[in-house]
Amino acid sequence: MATKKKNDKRSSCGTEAQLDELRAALEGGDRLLILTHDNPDPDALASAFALYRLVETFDDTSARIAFGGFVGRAENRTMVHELGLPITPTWAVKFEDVDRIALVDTQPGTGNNSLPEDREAAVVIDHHPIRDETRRARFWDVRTQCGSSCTIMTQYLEAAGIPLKGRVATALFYGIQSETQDLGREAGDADIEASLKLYPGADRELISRIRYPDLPRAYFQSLHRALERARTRGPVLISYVGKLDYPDLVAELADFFLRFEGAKWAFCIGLFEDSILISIRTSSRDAQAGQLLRRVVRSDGVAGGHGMMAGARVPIGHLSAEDARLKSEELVNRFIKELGVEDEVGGALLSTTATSGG
Ligand SMILES: [Mn+2]
Repeated sequence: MATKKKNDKRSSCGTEAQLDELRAALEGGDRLLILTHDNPDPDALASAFALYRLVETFDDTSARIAFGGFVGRAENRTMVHELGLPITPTWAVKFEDVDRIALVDTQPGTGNNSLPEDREAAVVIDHHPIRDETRRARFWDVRTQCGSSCTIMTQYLEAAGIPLKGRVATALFYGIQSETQDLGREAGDADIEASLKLYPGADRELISRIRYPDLPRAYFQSLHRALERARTRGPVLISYVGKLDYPDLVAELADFFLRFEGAKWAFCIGLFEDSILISIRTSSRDAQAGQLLRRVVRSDGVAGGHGMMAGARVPIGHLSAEDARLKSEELVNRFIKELGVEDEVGGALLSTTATSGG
């Protein structure tokens, strides 16, 4: 019904046929597990919730949602709480009791999810670049032209005739806005179209509470530390945050630091448990941040992402604090080299004598 621009290659079609295939892959399974990526963000949480709602309409099918890692960011915790999302940490899941696994907002073999090595995903729904392992799933739908997994799930709900209102519409709407920075980052026509369909049925007061939650003192302490340690190198802003209170804090800070007027890139790095975590952001649309970060991390860890954002995890085992710091420095230096900004001027972000133009 919506009139699409002639050159629009971003909107997809055929979701109704795909819905039948998805149903065939899942129907009749009462021990289905929907798994998001570790440390799930709003896109992962909401798209998992939407699949859960969709599965409820299938005959004799029931599902649970599980995630590895933590829900740390205050906005995300508030989202889970306010929307009453039925999610379980993977440590509480007995995988031997699970018949089928559906991955959302992630894929097999990425290293950013808790799919056991001896298990295959029956279903994969995602918007990150397709991986070979994904093609082994009974059903997969990977659309890199979509800015969020929520956009894809919105189309499935619509195809299934599930009303876009209440908690599911609120979750999906917020998921798209959060993932695309209000449709400004990696968003296309399909994301806009989905947002317009979800908006009337979304609980806007609740979204406001999710967006502006109370923040713990630890958050301000981390922010203080990250700011103190932030340095510029030409168009790059780098911050070594040290110990992280929760894993996705690096992503949150990278978003924040990219807003520095001189920054085209933000690189945040910190420690959580036995890993170094990295998050990068860029304002240039054709940067291929995911591939760049993979070249930085090499075989030291796992990295992935899309054009303007990417993340990585480098396991450090039992390295001492000093060795972990040195390893972090090495990774920062590789990033600087990879971008070719070694010779650019730099300095502390908060130094009043910081070089202009940096
Ligand atoms: Mn996503």
